[in-house]
Amino acid sequence: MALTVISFLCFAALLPFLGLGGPDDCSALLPFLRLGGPDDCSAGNQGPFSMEVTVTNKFAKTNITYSTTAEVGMPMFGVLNHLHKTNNSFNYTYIIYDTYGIFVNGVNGVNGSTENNTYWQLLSQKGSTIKPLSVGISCHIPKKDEIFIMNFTTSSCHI
Ligand code: B12
Ligand SMILES: *[C@@H]1O[C@H](CO)[C@@H](O)[C@H](O)[C@H]1NC(C)=O
Ligand SMILES: *[C@@H]1O[C@H](CO)[C@@H](O)[C@H](O)[C@H]1NC(C)=O
Ligand SMILES: *[C@@H]1O[C@H](CO)[C@@H](O)[C@H](O)[C@H]1NC(C)=O
Ligand SMILES: *[C@@H]1O[C@H](CO)[C@@H](O)[C@H](O)[C@H]1NC(C)=O
Ligand SMILES: *[C@@H]1O[C@H](CO)[C@@H](O)[C@H](O)[C@H]1NC(C)=O
Ligand SMILES: *[C@@H]1O[C@H](CO)[C@@H](O)[C@H](O)[C@H]1NC(C)=O
Repeated sequence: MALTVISFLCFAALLPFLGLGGPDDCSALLPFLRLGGPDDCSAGNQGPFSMEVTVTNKFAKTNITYSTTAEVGMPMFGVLNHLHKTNNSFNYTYIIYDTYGIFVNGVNGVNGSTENNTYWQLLSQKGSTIKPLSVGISCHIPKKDEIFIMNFTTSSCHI
């Protein structure tokens, strides 16, 4: 049931692209079109692996790393819910957009706000490389040895 909802959200997140033409839009879709591959939302349960979730807030001078487990193919949404269930010192709130899926609104009691121009930026670290996610938590599927970073920051314009 929960999985159906997540798959739907990932699909819904793609809808805005489907009506648009041009090579740029097609390349934006490519990572999602390899259905059955490791990046899409329909990959099944293939076993657990451990990973880390780091919550950083430079303004509050907090930097907490949580250890958790993820299932192969499970979106970050599921991983964060599992983390909260197993360690309630981690909590978060979210808003569902019918366009791009699930948006992280607040983490550990700190909300982003348009008023203050702040939000929780999501990043993925592999080795020493840190990259911002190009999709939200309903579509990002973490891999083994990945560190998922939630960084409270001031909004910057992004396309
Ligand atoms: C402005 C903007 C933001 C602002 C939104 C708040 C604000 N101050 O307005 C901020 C900076 C917070 C933001 C954050 C992120 N964003 Co943004 N954002 C946009 C942008 C440029 C415009 C959205 C907009 O205003 N639309 C007009 C209004 C009227 O429509 P709306 O539906 O109400 O818009 C809301 C949603 O789009 C929502 N929103 C914005 N970004 C995201 C991302 C996700 C995953 C979700 C679920 C919702 C969401 O906030 C908007 C304002 O309330 C779009 C690109 C575009 N041109 O659409 C990217 C875009 C939607 N964002 C994107 C991404 C990836 C993110 C981040 C995941 C980046 C990151 N690595 O952290 C984060 C979200 C992290 C989280 N906490 O969950 C992608 C989504 C791609 C996808 N397929 O999922 C887009 C399409 C940019 C891109 N081309 O890569 N974003
Ligand atoms: C947070 O702590 C981790 C591990 O202790 C460290 O690698 C990282 O650089 C720190 N991040 C920030 C923003 O201080
Ligand atoms: C929850 O996470 C914190 C930070 O990593 C850790 O210190 C604590 O032991 C964890 N609690 C449980 C119940 O796992
Ligand atoms: C979430 O965590 C923050 C910080 O630990 C705490 O102040 C807040 O009460 C928690 N919220 C919920 C709903 O548990
Ligand atoms: C953060 O946002 C949630 C809803 O997403 C709300 O319930 C909560 O009261 C807000 N917390 C603060 C400190 O503004
Ligand atoms: C904006 O920032 C101030 C100061 O940190 C905080 O007290 C306030 O709650 C924030 N506003 C929102 C809407 O979160
Ligand atoms: C996190 O946000 C702070 C404040 O904007 C910024 O200085 C820092 O570089 C960010 N960290 C990462 C890993 O992007």
